[in-house]
Amino acid sequence: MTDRGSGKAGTAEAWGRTVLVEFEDGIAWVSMNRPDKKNAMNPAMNGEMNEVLDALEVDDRCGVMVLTGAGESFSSGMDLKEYFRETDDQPRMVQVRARRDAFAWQGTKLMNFAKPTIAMVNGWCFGGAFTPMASCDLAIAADEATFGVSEINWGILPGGNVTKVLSQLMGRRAALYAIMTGIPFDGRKAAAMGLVNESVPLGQLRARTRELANVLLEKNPTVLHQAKVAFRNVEDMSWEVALDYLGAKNEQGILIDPERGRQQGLKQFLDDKSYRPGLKAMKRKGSAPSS
Ligand code: ACO
Ligand code: V55
Repeated sequence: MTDRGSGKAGTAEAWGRTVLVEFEDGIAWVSMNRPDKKNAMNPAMNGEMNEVLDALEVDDRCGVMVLTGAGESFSSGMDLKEYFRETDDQPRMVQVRARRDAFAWQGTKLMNFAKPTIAMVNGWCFGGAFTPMASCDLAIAADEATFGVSEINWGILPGGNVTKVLSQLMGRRAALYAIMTGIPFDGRKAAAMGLVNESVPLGQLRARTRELANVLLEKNPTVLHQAKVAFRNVEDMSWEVALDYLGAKNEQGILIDPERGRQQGLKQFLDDKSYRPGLKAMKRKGSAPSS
């Protein structure tokens, strides 16, 4: 593993062989980095991504994590050679380990990442790549990006929880159409279907993603974390339980928030009249001035 101490803005640091990390003004740009293989996710990348996410979660240079791909691809999905064919002949436990490493970062770790995450879909996004894309909180695609649930085209149903994430993110007609036909579609269509928040021309993708990340960087990170945990958990709760849980979660926030944001927010609006919360974020100590 190479040295990654400096974190100089704009310098992409190699993290092992298959991942790049670039720190820039509170944003950690994390790139899947096997461009000559269209960033297919092989066991090496899955292992390194697990390390990267663990490290960034406790790294102050990372306020928002952006997941993207080096070169012309986001990711062409699971590596059909190294992840599927070459593990077919391995002992069962080798395969179990490979599957677990893959879903750990693509699903569990990303979904529970303690900081905001944005998938920046810059190009090809196929099959297994839908899992990390969907596991990010937000997603922006290039108009020109190509998505496809291509499993059916080579003879498997979408596993690795691709089917599950599609059932949550898309309407049933659109999801079954994508799953059963494997027909690719572009970023504009992905946005229209709600698979990503928006799509923009490729030339504006990074700037627009930075803009969105900056909106998140203005917010209180403790509360952002609470908000995403709460969103995930209420999905499986009854109305009554959710109401009580969210109340308890809010009270927890009053206790654990080192910024005491709630009190500050109320004071800045009600007493100081220095901002209107309907229109922008409150001023935080040490935060970038909001426009
Ligand atoms: N797994 C392994 N290798 C891959 C993958 C992949 N998913 N995708 C691309 N590659 C490799 C190719 O084998 C090729 O390797 P080589 O240069 O050593 O021969 C290299 O990447 C470049 O790929 P090409 O096919 O030559 O690139 P092209 O621009 O013509 O096409 C495309 C790009 C459309 C992405 C094509 O590579 C493709 O269809 N890839 C597979 C997409 C897919 O269905 N992924 C699996 C989804 S299912 C799942 O993830 C569980
Ligand atoms: C996929 C399938 C998998 C897997 C990871 O379809 C991703 C995508 C069949 O197993 O382990």
